[in-house]
Amino acid sequence: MAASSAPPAPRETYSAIVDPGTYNASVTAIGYDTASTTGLVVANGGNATFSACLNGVAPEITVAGNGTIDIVDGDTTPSVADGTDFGIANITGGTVVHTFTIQNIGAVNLTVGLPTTSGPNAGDFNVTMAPSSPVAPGGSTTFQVTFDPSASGPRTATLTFSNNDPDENPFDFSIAGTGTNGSATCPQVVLPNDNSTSGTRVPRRRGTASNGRFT
Ligand SMILES: [Ca+2]
Ligand SMILES: [Ca+2]
Repeated sequence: MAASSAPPAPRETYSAIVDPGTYNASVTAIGYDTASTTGLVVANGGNATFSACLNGVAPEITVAGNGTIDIVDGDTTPSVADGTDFGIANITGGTVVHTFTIQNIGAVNLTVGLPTTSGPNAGDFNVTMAPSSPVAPGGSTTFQVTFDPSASGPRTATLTFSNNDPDENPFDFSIAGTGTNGSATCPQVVLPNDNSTSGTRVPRRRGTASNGRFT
């Protein structure tokens, strides 16, 4: 990356109590390159200080569903816990909306593309709120997916979006839901009995039930 496009390199000063002597310092920080490490001094009393100039080199993406439950890039096992399983929705007017959070824990801006769906039932899962881009270091954005099943039974798709994380582009994970086409309760059959005031009366029978038979 050209130096002119990088954010100002943070400079931090560190200190440590050491035995007298000469030491080499090194600094490792996630998302940063150590551009320079300077000023190593073994001072009086063994108090060494040095400073490190860090250059941010990459964004680092994390994606969470159902609040803060992490979703791994490439996940193929939809679950209710992380919101990748949308549960049950009626094919007539039923919808389920889930919100996902994209966070940038890296050192430079994270750019994200519009999420899209593919796979067997892609049309049943629609991105109804897009994420913002770019996402600044330490920042986050959210997007929403609406499950609107067009048929009953299991419905599956893959959600994908491009980004500039060096090792998780495109970010993709499987999503699922279940379409249902009836009321939530079983149909009710009403049989007349000898206390009813309408319908065909049937005689009351007395007997005993044993081994699944009524005699
Ligand atoms: Ca990454
Ligand atoms: Ca991926």
